[in-house]
Amino acid sequence: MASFPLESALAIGLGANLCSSYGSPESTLRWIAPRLSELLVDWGDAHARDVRCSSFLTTQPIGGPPGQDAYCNAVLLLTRVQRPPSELAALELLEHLQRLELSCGRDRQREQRWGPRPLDLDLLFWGELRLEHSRLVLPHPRMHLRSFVLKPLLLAMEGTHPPCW
Ligand code: A4P
Ligand code: MG
Repeated sequence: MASFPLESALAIGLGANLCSSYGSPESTLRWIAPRLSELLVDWGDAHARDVRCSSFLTTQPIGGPPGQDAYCNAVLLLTRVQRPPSELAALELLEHLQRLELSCGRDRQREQRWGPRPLDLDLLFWGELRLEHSRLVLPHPRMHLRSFVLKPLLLAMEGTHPPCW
């Protein structure tokens, strides 16, 4: 059983399989994870001690064009968001995530669906918040189908602070 209240927990999936200006996919995730953690603490009025991060896993690509390189995947979990879940706050967070993706060279205009990317940040869930917004669906509609999300999510849930970056 989770040792924290799931109704105020929030999880972000991190993925990459292209190099960025921060190096290999794993180096990019290791660079971004502590920054994302700070951002989440500020955004969520939370405590740094409530951040957990999975290890960084090498995973085989699922879907998308054939022949793409292996991914590095991880999950960052904030166990207690002090802000009450709302559409407005979730959209604000999505904008922060997309800015971080951009800072690592993500270019949505030019990429294929599920194609190679230097950084993908997906908001997986925020407590029991359900959204069907044109820019944000919660919980993430495919998270329960994807081992590259579920394995690191379990690791982050089992983990304790401090995160291992
Ligand atoms: N959007 C809607 N809901 C969300 C959400 N909960 N979190 C919108 C984040 N964004 C959300 O996303 C497209 C649009 O979805 C965004 O503009 C946002 O407004 P995207 O990041 O451009 O595209 P994506 O990541 O390719 O889409 P999606 O549907 O999140 O794909 P998946 O399911 O994440 O699959 N194989 C391995 N091994 N590891 C991976 O990380 N990733 C994918 C992408 C495929 N295969 C993979 C991996
Ligand atoms: Mg994405």
